Amino acid sequence: MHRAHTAFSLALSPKAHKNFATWLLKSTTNQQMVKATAAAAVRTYNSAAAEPFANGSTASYVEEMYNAWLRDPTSVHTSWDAYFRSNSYTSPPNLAPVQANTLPLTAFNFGGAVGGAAPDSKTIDDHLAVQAIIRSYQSRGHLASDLDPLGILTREKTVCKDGLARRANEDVLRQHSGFLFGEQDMERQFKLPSTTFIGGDEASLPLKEILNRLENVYCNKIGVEFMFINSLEQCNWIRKRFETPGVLNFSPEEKRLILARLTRATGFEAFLAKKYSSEKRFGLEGCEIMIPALKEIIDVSTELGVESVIMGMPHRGRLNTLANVCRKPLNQIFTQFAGLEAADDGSGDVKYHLGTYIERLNRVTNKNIRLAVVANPSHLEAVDPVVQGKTRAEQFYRGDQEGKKVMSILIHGDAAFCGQGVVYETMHLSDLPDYTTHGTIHVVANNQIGFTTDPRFSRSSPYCTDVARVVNAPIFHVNADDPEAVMHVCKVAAEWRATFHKDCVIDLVGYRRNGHNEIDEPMFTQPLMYQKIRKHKNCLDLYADKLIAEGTVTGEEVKSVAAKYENICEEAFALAKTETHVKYKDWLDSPWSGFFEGKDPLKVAPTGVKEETLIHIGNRFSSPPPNAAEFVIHKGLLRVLAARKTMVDEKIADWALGEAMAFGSLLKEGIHVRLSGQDVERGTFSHRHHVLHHQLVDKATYNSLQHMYPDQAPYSVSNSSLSEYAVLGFEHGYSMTNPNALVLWEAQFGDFSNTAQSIIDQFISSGQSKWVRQSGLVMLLPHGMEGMGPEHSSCRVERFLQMSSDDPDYFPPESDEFAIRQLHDINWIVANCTTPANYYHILRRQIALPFRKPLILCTPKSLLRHPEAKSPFSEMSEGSEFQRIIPDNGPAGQNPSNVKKVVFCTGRVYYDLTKTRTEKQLESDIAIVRVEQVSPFPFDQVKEQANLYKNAELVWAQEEHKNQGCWTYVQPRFLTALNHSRDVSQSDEQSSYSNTTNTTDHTNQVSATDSDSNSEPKSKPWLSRMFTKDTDSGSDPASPQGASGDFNAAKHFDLKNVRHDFNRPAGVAAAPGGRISKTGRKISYVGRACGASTATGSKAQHIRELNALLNDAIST
Ligand SMILES: Cc1ncc(C[n+]2csc(CCOP(=O)(O)OP(=O)(O)O)c2C)c(N)n1
Ligand SMILES: [Mg+2]
Repeated sequence: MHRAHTAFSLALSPKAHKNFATWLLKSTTNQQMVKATAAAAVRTYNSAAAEPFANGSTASYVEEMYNAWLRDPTSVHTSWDAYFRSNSYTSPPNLAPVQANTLPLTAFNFGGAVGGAAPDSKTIDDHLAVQAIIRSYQSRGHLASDLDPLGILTREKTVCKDGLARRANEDVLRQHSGFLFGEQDMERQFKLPSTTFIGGDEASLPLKEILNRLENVYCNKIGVEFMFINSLEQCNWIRKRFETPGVLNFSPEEKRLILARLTRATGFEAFLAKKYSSEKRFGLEGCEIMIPALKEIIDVSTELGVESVIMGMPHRGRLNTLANVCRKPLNQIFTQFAGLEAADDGSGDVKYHLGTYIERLNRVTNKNIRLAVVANPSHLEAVDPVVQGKTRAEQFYRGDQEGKKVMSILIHGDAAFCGQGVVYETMHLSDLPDYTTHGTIHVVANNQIGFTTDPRFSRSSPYCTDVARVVNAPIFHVNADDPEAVMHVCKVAAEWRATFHKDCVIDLVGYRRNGHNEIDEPMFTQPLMYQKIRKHKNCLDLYADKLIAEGTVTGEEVKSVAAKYENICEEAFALAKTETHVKYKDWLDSPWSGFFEGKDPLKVAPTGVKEETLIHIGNRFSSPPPNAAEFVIHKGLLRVLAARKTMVDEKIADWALGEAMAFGSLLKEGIHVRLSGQDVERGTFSHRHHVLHHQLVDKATYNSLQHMYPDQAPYSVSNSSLSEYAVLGFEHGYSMTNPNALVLWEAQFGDFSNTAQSIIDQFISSGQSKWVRQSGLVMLLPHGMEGMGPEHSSCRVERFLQMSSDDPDYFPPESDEFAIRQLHDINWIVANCTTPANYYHILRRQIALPFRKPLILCTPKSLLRHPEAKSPFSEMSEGSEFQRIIPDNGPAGQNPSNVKKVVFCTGRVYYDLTKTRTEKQLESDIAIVRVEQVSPFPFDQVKEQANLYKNAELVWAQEEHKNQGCWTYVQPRFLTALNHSRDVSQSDEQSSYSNTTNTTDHTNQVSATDSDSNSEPKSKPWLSRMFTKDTDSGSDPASPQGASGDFNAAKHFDLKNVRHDFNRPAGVAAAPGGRISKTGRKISYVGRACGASTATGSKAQHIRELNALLNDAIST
């Protein structure tokens, strides 16, 4: 059963709209249309729900049977007779005949039966057999259809009893093949059942004609798979689109258009092959029809109201799609082959991965259209959920509640479509209220091979498209060498989406003329297939021959269209040669127009808000619905609300309240907030409770964050499907669309995020550096060793930190803008907050920043209810801000010179450490400093803290194992912070590093200067020093900026000149050894030894180890 959401209007006030939708171009911000996500509430999710009776087509069959039985009980099999006699059958109300041929059987003169008399039993048996045969074709005709252009898999026609050769064999007809009558029956007239449209206006047809028409519809170049769909209405809709006589008739103009498009698709690949013969381009040869196919889908969809199409696709045919579907200027595409330097940011990801965004006039429909191809990594299918999230977001911001204006098209390779699990996960989002994009058209460029692997070794299902059956998506297989069949299928697919707003699949069965790429030799592995391919004419030639033969075009016309396109390519090629740089902004899939303009790139807006705002949000958040008298709330939740109210009265916040303050205040400012993930509405740890459920009325819910202010931005919180890969990808895509939104994904437990690793690696950590694309996505990852065993303890923060791009050996120049410059330069932020206030600030800072960075946030579990993990409102109100480091503010911090030891830590272990310190009465001797923002590393504040406690020993305490948690990330950075800069090579040579391999001790030490007293000054980069005898020294030892002397900090931080992905400028070596200020400070590790698992074996062991850790840390 689908869960309904409270009907809530998210109509935006003009102010709210302006605030969060400014990225949209004016032309597209239709104010009336801007209503939001709750659209899903008005959708019919599954029309099968309205159909209690079996499968629709089966139902019609039974109905026919029932009618026959009513007329003559002996006309049906005895088992049916018994069934109908038992009164078990009631004719379903929705089985009204759907076409004109409704004459009763008795109206026909079938040989023996005269003048309306009841037909004899043979007549009825024969009719039932014909019906069964019709149904067989509809259900299984695709198995015998002629899909393979190479003919390798095509079954030969078999000669039937009547002497005619047909494709439909026993696979299709099964036991009904026995009913295939002899020649004498071929001219007999049969009444057509209501479940077929092959008759057109005819109510009956001769058997021969019935079989011919069925063969033509179901066993020719199109194979339609749809009879598994649970909706009779949808089955009939498809039958009508394919069975109605004449559907495949194209006008001469239409044929010419197909030919022209095919000429361009073919010409483009040929041109690239000619000009860049040794370059990989993953050409489309063998499936060029995909280009006219995509164009047809877009044309029809545009006619039906779509204004924006978002596409996701892999390598194959990508350049062709950009050129001929998106109409990206050809010279921009050609410059990608030239290996030019970038004129702007971006790391030069290969040309078949870059995205694009184009607005143009669709010449066929004369309507404006926006086309985006989302940049994608090499990881096949990983882009699917990202496209869906981006599409959903665009629908949301346009108020396109039913997906009438924005749609997605996903293009797949055959091997990837069936092999990659994310396809299934993405498909399963397709009908979920808060994730649906109201129908995606999937196009499979099925070249019947994946790299070097044949389908029989790459899948266990008959078709590469079988995954789509799980969501009742119809699948249209089509022979890619039949352009008209392909165009018909595309038209039907676009109409299907516009009618039912559900997914469908087009399986373009072609071949791959070359190797996997153009440099590969396919004969190594598929010799027979390629012998066939070598002899096979390409689709353009075949189609041109056909059109010439039928007189639609002349040979000259064909040649002139091809020559014209080649000229266009040549001109663009010449233009591309004049280019000196590539511009990555030309390859942005999600431009944020207006977001960056006029902004000070180093100014963070304040994150504190007025206390009265906090009180207002707190009061709303702790109140039952306005209609509380009728809305029965669970008693436990009444207690939760009461406790919240007490906190608000006392002006303190726990974790859930701190989060609500962040969300509520952003919503007030017009920032849309979307929180998604497994069980996020309540919260895995039952702390959040954003959605209150009426205890007596189904589907009645109340969400106070949606009712904070009359003109607030929309808030959406959505329990997701049990997927990380697809859902995280989806939210990433969602976050790409509009910078003025806080999009958060929460893992059930942090460790589950690793099933979404490719989204993290390929998109979130690296999206900006590869594709100049920013995202402010927040990943909330419950993290903490709490004795729950090896799972559920760690979000593997070490992995996120390992991917952080700040340089461990580089201490950036100190200034008031230190923090913001670091944020600007890094790829993402990793933090572990210990107070609700800091959590609140870091969430708000995501929006306050003048740019966007993903935020990886370790979030607590037991701290959600920890009595000390609370913050006063004063820490969230005006003047307060996010604290990268929280210094010790007890006796130790107040009297630092007496402090013997400073324990640096992050996250929940802080509370264990302070408790132990109190128990041991060491509050004056030991300072505990929390590093709340771990990455980018707060070098400046760490240095400041270390200087504060001049005489103290410094340790890093963590509860995670030594090879996990933050140690490996913070260790070298501490050394850099303590010594201002650190030389990589020098440290690498230190023997003290070997201390860290002692895994049995809880305490190990590393020092930057322990063993360097004999080391010679090193002023050359480490690699050259390995091979030369270094005598070069003499630089200024106080300078942190490297030996070359050419590093200009001001230039480095001139944001226009710096590439965003470098924390230290390229080409600048780490500070040389001779320049380290020898403070002699060191940082020691306190914590568990290295471990293979993320947690300990048993609760008892966990407690033992934790106590050892606390004792080691809290001792002087
Ligand atoms: C997740 C992933 N695994 C492996 C690869 C390596 N790879 C690149 S293309 C390819 C074959 C893809 O076959 P198919 O999906 O049929 O597309 P085609 O190249 O035939 O168009 C493979 C295995 C990849 N890119 N992504
Ligand atoms: Mg393939």
